[in-house]
Amino acid sequence: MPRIPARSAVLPAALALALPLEGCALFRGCVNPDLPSDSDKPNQDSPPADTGPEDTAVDTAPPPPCDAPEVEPNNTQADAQAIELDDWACGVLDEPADLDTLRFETTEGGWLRAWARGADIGSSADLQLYLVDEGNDNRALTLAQRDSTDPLLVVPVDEADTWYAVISDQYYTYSDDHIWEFAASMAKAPVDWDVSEEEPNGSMDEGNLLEPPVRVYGVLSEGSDRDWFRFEVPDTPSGKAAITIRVDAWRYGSPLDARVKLYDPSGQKQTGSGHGETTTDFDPLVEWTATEPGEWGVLIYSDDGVGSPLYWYVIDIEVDADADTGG
Ligand SMILES: [Ca+2]
Ligand SMILES: [Ca+2]
Ligand SMILES: [Ca+2]
Ligand SMILES: [Ca+2]
Repeated sequence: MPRIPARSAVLPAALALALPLEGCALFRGCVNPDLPSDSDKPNQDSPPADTGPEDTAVDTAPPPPCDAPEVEPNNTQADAQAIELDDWACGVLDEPADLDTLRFETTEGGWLRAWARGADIGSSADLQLYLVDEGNDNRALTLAQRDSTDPLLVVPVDEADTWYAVISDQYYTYSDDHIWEFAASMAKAPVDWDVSEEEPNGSMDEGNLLEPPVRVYGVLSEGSDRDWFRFEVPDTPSGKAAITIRVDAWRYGSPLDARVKLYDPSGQKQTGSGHGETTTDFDPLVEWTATEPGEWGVLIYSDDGVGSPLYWYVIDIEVDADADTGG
């Protein structure tokens, strides 16, 4: 069970300037997720291992702590320390409001994996990770994974770009034991899907028409983005059909905290959810027995009002017309 600090998050002025997002919304309502202890680890393959120093017979010096030990000052993008993809950087949050900023380049589109380790290596810090590109269009903040207080991001990148990773303590505590390690690397897509959303899809009428079972990839490209999908529920002998809607995002490295709502053919909301099987799972699961055939609607949006092109999701929609829906 990861350590769950009880203190509330406080945003220091320096990071508030660095993060052009809004207060507590940025921090999932300033609620620290009570992480579940289940052992489902879908995306825990490690970044490339530290290859260590050259193996020479005469080199008896201790190995460096990492490929790129931090060099202060590094609290701002202007003072960011350049690192290479796949290198491990390391440092310590040992001053009030210490922000450790790293800079690296991506050379092509694909999926970028950015991982900050703290709890994992015995650190006293509860790390958070903010990732932003040079143009300030692509940005993401994450505090934790489903099974670790260490933040991990796996996000889609369009093209060659310059990125900044800002490592800090979620509660802005500091000590000589607030150590961290960080690596960024290109990665495989963490999920697969059948189709991608097509914008505009900002209303039920504009919703992308789908044929379940289907797995759709989408992005909440800004905090106000609303993505609607429509699908047909058939007329069944029992008059009932089981609808299942499942989101895969946060557990695979998306910064998104999604909410899903389900609408009947007349546009009335029937149900919705902001979480999965436990309230600490940010990936929504919705199960509903439809008693009305016709074109139903699904809305997905950012629960904390934060979005960017990095806030991706995959949503599964299934309709089981033969389900035993319990009378
Ligand atoms: Ca530092
Ligand atoms: Ca610093
Ligand atoms: Ca969208
Ligand atoms: Ca949209």
